[in-house]
Amino acid sequence: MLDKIKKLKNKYDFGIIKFSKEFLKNNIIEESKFNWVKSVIVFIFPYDSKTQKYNYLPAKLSYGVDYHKIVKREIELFLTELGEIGKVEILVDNSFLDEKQIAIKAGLGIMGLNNLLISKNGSYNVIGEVLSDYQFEKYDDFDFKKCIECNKCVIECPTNALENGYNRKNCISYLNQSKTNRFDLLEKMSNYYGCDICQDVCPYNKGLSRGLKEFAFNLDSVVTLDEMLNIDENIFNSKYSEKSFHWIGYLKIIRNLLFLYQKEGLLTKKHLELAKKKNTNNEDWFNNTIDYFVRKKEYVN
Ligand code: B12
Repeated sequence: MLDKIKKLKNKYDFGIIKFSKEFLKNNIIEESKFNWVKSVIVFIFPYDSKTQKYNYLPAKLSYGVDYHKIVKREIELFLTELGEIGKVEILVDNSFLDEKQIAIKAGLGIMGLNNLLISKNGSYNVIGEVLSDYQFEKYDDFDFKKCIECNKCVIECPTNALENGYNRKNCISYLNQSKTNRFDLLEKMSNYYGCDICQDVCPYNKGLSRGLKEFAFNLDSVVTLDEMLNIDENIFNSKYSEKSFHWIGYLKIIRNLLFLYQKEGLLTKKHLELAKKKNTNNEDWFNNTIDYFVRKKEYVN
């Protein structure tokens, strides 16, 4: 087994750690979900960090095919090469474990002030893991280490979300995925899904733009307000089901694009009228957004 693991290290970025309850994201998780787990194999997969020149883009982790699907597939391939290790469960993102913490323990990187795992290839990585009841002969056990704390991410965050540690309530990535009325903060977004500012300014990411080919930029990621207002929710759901931004839903993408158009001075009264009609369940948060633009006369003609 040790030889096989050594060989696989040339192909995959991973580490193997002994399971501990310390890694649970919160304590309200059912025991049966983890009481069989002895080991965790933690992986990181890089995505492209090159900024594209288009206007209406999601965060870079959504430039290509949905990472949940690709990471799962890569881990399955790894397991085929590794051989039998008993009961396994693959998790990506919607995991009950704190994935940055387990990645650090597995020796895959350090913790950035931007609240992200920084690996030897920077922070543009996604994390995935395999839980297993197999007991390995040897485990990784790396100490928690922090970045150089140059403060660039703290200074450049337009909503001061990193000022006193990470504050998700101020983080644009959190806000543009939520039904929020913090319009003053939403006005500062530059992607219709997520945000990359605290990674773009990070010195650990300079000059790197390596990534799995499936994560490479694809023109499907350019989503305009005019397109969204011309299609309906069913078409949105079928067209974008392979994209990781899809889960936030049709209305939030429209809301975010309204802000991006407003920022460019391209938001019109017609956009607002059409957007209002898309709110078929008459949701308050969306009506409030439209009212905000109208009240502030944040539109042209
Ligand atoms: C919910 C979630 C979000 C939410 C809320 C984020 C939050 N942190 O509260 C939102 C939507 C805002 C979000 C945004 C983003 N996310 Co997110 N998110 C998650 C998710 C599902 C859970 C995070 C969580 O609640 N963790 C638990 C809390 C307690 O931890 P935390 O606040 O995040 O971080 C603390 C701990 O990690 C701790 N810690 C770390 N190591 C250690 C070690 C020791 C010893 C100790 C004691 C503590 C400790 O210190 C941190 C600061 O307090 C994880 C996947 C997962 N299952 O972990 C992905 C994840 C963290 N997200 C990820 C990504 C890529 C992003 C974005 C970059 C996406 C984007 N471009 O917009 C942004 C980055 C925002 C930022 N600067 O943090 C990646 C991070 C990859 C990486 N390189 O680090 C993850 C791991 C998903 C994945 N599978 O790849 N995310």
